[in-house]
Amino acid sequence: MMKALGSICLAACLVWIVCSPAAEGRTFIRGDADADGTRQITDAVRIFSYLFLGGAALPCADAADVDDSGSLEITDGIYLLGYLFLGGPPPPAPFPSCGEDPGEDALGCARFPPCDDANEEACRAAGGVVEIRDCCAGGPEFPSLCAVGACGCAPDHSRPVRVCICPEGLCWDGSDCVPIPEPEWPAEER
Ligand SMILES: [Ca+2]
Ligand SMILES: [Ca+2]
Repeated sequence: MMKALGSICLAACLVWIVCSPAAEGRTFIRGDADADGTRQITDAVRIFSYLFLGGAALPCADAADVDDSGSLEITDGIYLLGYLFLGGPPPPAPFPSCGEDPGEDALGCARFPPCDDANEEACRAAGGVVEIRDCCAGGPEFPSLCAVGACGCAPDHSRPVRVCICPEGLCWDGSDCVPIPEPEWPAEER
């Protein structure tokens, strides 16, 4: 009897552990299978690689379910290629901005950094506004704008990311609006 109860408790715990992250309702952008903030041919390649070549697990299965059918299939990669290159219909919501999955399905979304709203909330709380700017391709969303360079790459090496534009006299340091640092000049000789 006790053993059976133990098994039930263990099963309940496992269900709780497995199910609780999904209950968060993580936001994502459909079609961005590799969760890098852009929709490109690499996203379709990532889907095909995952489905047929034993490629790395998808960071956000919901985002890879391009046709919103509730399952991952070859049609998801084909749908994305059709949209990108053949003038096909755009992916269903959430697209092209971050949002929650409007339908219920068994897929989940473990992580989707481009829609991580912690920075967006911090920016607004500090009095800033969120804008899209072309910044260096290898950099993160909400890069530090206090240092020169994060958004100073050539167009070929840039991608649109969300940035925080702080109130006058302040700059976004990667997590908050702070006073713009004074340029460091060599001390004046007397
Ligand atoms: Ca992508
Ligand atoms: Ca699908």
